[in-house]
Amino acid sequence: MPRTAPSDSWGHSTIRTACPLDCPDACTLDVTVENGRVLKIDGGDANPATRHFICAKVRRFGERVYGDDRLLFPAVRQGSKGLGTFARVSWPEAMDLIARRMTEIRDEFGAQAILPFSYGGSNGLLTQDTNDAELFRRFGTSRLARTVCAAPTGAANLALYGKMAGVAYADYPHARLIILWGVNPAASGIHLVPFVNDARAAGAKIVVIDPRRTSLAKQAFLHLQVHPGTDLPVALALHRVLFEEGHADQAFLDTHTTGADRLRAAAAPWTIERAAREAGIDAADLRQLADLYVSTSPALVRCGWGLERNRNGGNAAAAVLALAAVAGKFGVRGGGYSMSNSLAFGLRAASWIDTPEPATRLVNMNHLGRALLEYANPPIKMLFVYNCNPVATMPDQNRVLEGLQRDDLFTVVFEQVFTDTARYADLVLPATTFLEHYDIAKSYGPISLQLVRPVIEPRGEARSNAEVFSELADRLGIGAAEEDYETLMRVAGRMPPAIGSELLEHGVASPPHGGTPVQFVDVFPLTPDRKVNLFPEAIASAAPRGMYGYQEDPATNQFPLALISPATEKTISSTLGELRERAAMLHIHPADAARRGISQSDPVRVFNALGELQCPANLTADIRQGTVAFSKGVWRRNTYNGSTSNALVPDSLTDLGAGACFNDARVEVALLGRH
Ligand SMILES: Nc1nc2c(c(=O)[nH]1)N[C@H]1C(S)=C(S)[C@@H](COP(=O)(O)OP(=O)(O)OC[C@H]3O[C@@H](n4cnc5c(=O)[nH]c(N)nc54)[C@H](O)[C@@H]3O)O[C@H]1N2
Ligand SMILES: Nc1nc2c(c(=O)[nH]1)N[C@H]1C(S)=C(S)[C@@H](COP(=O)(O)OP(=O)(O)OC[C@H]3O[C@@H](n4cnc5c(=O)[nH]c(N)nc54)[C@H](O)[C@@H]3O)O[C@H]1N2
Ligand code: SF4
Ligand SMILES: [Mo]
Repeated sequence: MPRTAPSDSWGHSTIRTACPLDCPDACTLDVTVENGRVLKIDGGDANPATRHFICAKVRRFGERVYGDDRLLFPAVRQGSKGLGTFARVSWPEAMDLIARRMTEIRDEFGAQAILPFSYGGSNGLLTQDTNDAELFRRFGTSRLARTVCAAPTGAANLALYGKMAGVAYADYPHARLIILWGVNPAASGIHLVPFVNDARAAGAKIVVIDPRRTSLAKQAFLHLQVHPGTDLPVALALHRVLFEEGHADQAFLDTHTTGADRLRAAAAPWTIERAAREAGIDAADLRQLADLYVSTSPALVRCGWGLERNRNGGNAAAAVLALAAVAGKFGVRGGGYSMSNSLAFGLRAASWIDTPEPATRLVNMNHLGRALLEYANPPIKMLFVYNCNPVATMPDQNRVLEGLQRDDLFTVVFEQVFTDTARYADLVLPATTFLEHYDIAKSYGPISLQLVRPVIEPRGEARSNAEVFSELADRLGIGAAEEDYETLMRVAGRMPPAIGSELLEHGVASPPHGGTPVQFVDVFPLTPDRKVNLFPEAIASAAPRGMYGYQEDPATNQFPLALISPATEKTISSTLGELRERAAMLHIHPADAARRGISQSDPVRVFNALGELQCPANLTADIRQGTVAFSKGVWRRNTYNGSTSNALVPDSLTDLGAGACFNDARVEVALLGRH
């Protein structure tokens, strides 16, 4: 298989690949290359959900590959941490330095003083949990709990259904009712939108549950503009209607579930009126949703990630996912739920990682600042960041920055571009992008698995994760160096033969059930007893109020506003943030702004006890009063003072799954310059 394709007489060639970025869609891409340079990126159709169109972000990905912020050589820090000045070194020098520091730190403090730090949302099956895992496991470093995203929804989905595959995009037009719950596909998974529109055109009612009046909310039949963090009472009120008003599907509950009685008891206190009061919505609207859900089939709940990012997030997701079981909405095309389809192919990295996971210290990634500043026995002496930009994306930004400035910490940042985190590195290593290496893209919205191929040679001295981690293992005497192509062959060889060989031969594997499974017809819960566990209390052991227990809003008189940070169409998390030209804005309701003497585009300070963010204000009635929004993934240079919303986010953890509480930031806003 050639690394790049032959070209025509104009020097052009079009190469098929796929997008591995952290977006549910995993588009098929057709990349036109001219004399070895990316000219154009378009959508293909091997993943049918792509329908030949892609987002504006990835159309611009060439600007990232060739942009000024691209890292081209390994380099070591010159001057103080964070200053951003570096001197070029060779790859052998860089690798020697890392191997030496790893060995020294292990000898003095133990290998657990080393913390590998990656999330890998924008990585396929080759660029994470392959050679990196072998290296760090064999060396015995601390382990990382990858909880920044999808930990609460994942814990709920796993406990209730064993992550059973959900309703496919293509089946949305079969639904008569679609509830978009804490999800904004117009920004975060655009290929779902045409299917929602098709459903609406065919007469389906669309309901949106979101503190913001998103574009889909504006076109919806009903919009419940809930206060952030109150989805749990709303969902429990729907359960109460189902159970107490005789709409629960008793036959389904008896055959396919356990724990229904305990869920019923948990829902009992949540009348429509009480839940509506807690969520700050009209009781009549919630009643209307209950009536619609009871009376409509096929009915579909698309559960997103917006509802998980708060202290009640895991229980909220569990209560939302449980609705289809209690109401008996499964068994028909277009009925049931959609959550993450990441396990639909049944592929797990455990099949190709040979080294068992050691029982070393497990560090929750949401506690990065705390870990760097407080953890002892041993303290963290080396941080190896890859596939992640924690300065921009983790909670409690000021403490993360303080930790990264420790003189006795050795930080390696292996990156494509000079991110906010790379600026704090002792050593930066240049990484290839998905246009320069092999990977395997697995979607989590549609059900697809595609080969990601290099379409151009790596820029500068950029190298792939597979190569760098295997070479490091080689230097440390605990593994053998490998090209990313060899890693591809090894991983594909460990997949079920039909999947692996099809992937290598055709660049795409056939999805199970044609990619459109019907729940409880084609797919069933993957829980140990094959039943829906409606009251999985074991996962709530750390929840202060147990399974389905609600925690009050953290607002205070001093910090009364809820700050949320939803996905924006401009970036994927912080990826591509380097292309953002203007200051990001705080979105605030005109009434909240007026009360504070704030007008359109005024500079404001957004603050709480943890930090302060300075930026221009955007007045919009599309956000509910009492809530303000600032996009996730903004880089420090796109605010006035170098703090982003994460400077205001506490590092508290969600009720289930120990996830991040990004939307539990409570703040005050004032005109900049006025105290
Ligand atoms: N363009 C783009 N696409 C992306 C991403 C990106 O950064 N940019 N990120 C990717 C990743 S990593 C993920 S996890 C997904 C996330 O995609 P989504 O599931 O869409 O998640 P969010 O954007 O966090 O939030 C979705 C919506 O929930 C609302 N919301 C906030 N708090 C609450 C709440 O308490 N209750 C309810 N009901 N709604 C609430 C927000 O206003 C927002 O409109 O998107 C992926 N796709
Ligand atoms: N305030 C707030 N913050 C949030 C959220 C929120 O809702 N609000 N959402 C959170 C969510 S949902 C998520 S998923 C996280 C994501 O947070 P992160 O995991 O930090 O994701 P990115 O910001 O996309 O950064 C990924 C980095 O990996 C690099 N990278 C990509 N591929 C490779 C590779 O092959 N090799 C190497 N070495 N590097 C590579 C990219 O260049 C990029 O800089 O952010 C979270 N942060
Ligand atoms: S980011 Fe999403 S919409 Fe954009 S090309 Fe990638 S998979 Fe498609
Ligand atoms: Mo995410």
